[in-house]
Amino acid sequence: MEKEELFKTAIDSIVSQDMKTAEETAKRAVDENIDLLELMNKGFREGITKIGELFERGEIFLPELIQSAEVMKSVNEIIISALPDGAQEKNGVVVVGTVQGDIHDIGKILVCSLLKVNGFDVHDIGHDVKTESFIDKAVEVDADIIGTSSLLTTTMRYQKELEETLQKRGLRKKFKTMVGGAPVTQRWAERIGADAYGEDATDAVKKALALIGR
Ligand code: B1M
Repeated sequence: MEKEELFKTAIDSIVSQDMKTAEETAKRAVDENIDLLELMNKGFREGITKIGELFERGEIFLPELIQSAEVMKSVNEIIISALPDGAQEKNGVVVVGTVQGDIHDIGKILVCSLLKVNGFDVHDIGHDVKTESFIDKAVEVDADIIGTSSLLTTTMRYQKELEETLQKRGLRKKFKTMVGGAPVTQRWAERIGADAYGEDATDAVKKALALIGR
């Protein structure tokens, strides 16, 4: 199967909540040594974005959104388990979570996995995480970077709250911060004073390496 055809099959499998085809497509890409992150970005992620748009327009409802998310989680696991082992060189400590009020975690899990593969010691503290918990964990593990994911426009403000709370606690210079998530932009990162913005998992690794001077 041509790569473009595989991407289209991946998109359609998420849109039609077809678990069997989605899993077969992911496994096939693993067997055929296809770039798995390209398949995620140009295939499965496109599909879930389409589903999000259909949901926004009221053309599908929450049960279908949840079902597509289940398919997405399953292919995420297949892709993550096929990623190579972590780099020998250790590249710093990162605390990552999805901000308070937000339970979206598929992209965050992918970001954490790719950071691990690239030699980072990653502490994934889950979703719906309070600002203070990010900071407490970062202090506890002596992190280099605190990474926050936000998928809702209503929860992006907690990324700003992190910057403000770090300032208040006199810890802003101790940690680098990185923000990400579908509604987040470089402009938002600059506006709130975050040190970096990660557009996708590959970009998050690139930015994290730059933050620790690699
Ligand atoms: Co929700 N949801 N959802 N949802 N959901 C969105 C975000 C939405 C845009 C859909 C839409 O209407 N178009 C919309 C938000 C609108 C807004 O904010 N203005 C929305 C809504 C409204 C909701 C609910 C409120 C629906 C309801 O209950 N009525 C509810 C909110 C619950 C809550 O959080 N409190 C809700 C619930 C859900 C599900 C549970 C059904 C499910 C999530 C399941 C889960 O994550 N475990 C879900 C899903 C699947 C989506 C969409 C369709 C897809 C998200 C996703 O998994 N993308 C989403 C639409 C969209 O994003 N376009 C939508 C795939 C993933 C690989 O990409 O997460 O973007 P992404 O991650 C990328 C990059 O963003 C980046 O790298 C990742 C990998 O490439 N990245 C980082 C992410 N974090 C990073 C951190 C970094 C760096 C990069 O550094 C630290």
